[in-house]
Amino acid sequence: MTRTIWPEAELLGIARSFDLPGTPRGVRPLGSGHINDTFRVVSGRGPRTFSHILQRLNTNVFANPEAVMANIARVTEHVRASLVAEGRTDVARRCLSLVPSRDGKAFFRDATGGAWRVYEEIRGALSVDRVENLGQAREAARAFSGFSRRLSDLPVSALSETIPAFHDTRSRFAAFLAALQQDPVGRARETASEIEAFAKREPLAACLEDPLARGLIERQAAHNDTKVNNILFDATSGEALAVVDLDTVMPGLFLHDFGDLVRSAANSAREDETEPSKAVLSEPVFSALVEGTLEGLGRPLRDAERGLLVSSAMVLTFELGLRFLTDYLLGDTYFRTNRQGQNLDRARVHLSLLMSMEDRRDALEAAVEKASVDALAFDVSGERRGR
Ligand code: ADP
Ligand code: GN1
Ligand code: MG
Repeated sequence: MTRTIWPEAELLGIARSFDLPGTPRGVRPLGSGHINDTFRVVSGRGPRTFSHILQRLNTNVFANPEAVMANIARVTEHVRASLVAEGRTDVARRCLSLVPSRDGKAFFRDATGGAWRVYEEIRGALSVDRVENLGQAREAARAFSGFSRRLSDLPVSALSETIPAFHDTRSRFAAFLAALQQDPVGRARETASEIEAFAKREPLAACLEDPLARGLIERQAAHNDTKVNNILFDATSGEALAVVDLDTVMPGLFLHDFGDLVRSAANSAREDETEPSKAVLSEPVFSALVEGTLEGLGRPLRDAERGLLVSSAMVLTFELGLRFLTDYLLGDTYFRTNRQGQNLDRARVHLSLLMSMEDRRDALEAAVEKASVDALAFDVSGERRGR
């Protein structure tokens, strides 16, 4: 999928359909997401200016925008209530707030059926595509697991599964095999070595699904897209403020969120690096992610979860690599690309990252063990967790 260029006048017209405090005056693209279109809208009333985030949902991916928006409304209300109960004074900076359309709806349908929504902008905040230091990695992990903690008392039945089987690695593998068999754009031959490398790792697809089926781990409200650029950091202090990009919030596993964060934040290379061997797992970042996760979660890991932390990083890396390769085989119809071969590069990067996790497995397991022991000692000493 290539990026759609939206004329500013059209975007301003759409922004005017929302209940903004001023008249929309300017719109600029924002972010580097692969699915939706995101913009910053500046509006004004007299000398005052206001900024909002305008987004167009990709309805090929999110077929039921009503359900997506209902999930987001439910989750943001829940997180907000949890922040208020904690006595936070800066709740508006720590949780997304939807701005309704002028007719009181959570989103606006344009004449062509496109679904748009608006959030209040969280000011003085920034996101990063790649972590810049260990403190940032720890903060990001603490924010995502804190999000999970705040949602832990929301029944999974309160949320709709807006993309069925989203992190069901076995069905992702089946989709890969189907794409391979169809080979609609004739790319299977040139990717034979990648195909073989992914195919031989098929057992990874059962690593989380089997314990789930056996009741060892449970589904809960999960974010499901824990890329590091889905965290807003305070631009001055560097503290992680808010979790954004809530479209995929739905039933899932805590381990999906942890594994996806590792594949995103602990990758030493860009997600679409053209030299895939640069993509290796950073052990220090991995340790910082485990530590931050334990801090934010506010409870000790269950034995089954702890035993699967490293596996979850491998599964999510495998799964996303497989999804990129599948999309490449199908002719780049799902993830946004801005150059030829980008999805293949992304698949190769994830393969290289996965191989480096395989090489480092013992060290990663040891890092999990160490962080768990340290966190326990921290608890016993009476310090508060889950801030
Ligand atoms: P996508 O990644 O699907 O394009 P996101 O919801 O992640 O969409 O938004 C893209 C980027 O816009 C984020 O990484 C963040 O930098 C910024 N952003 C999103 N929501 C807000 C907000 N409410 N306030 C400030 N910045 C935001
Ligand atoms: C997509 O939209 P964005 O860029 O936040 C994708 C995620 C992938 C991610 C990889 C709905 O997320 O699953 O992990 O790209 N989102 C969807 O960068 O498929
Ligand atoms: Mg995003």
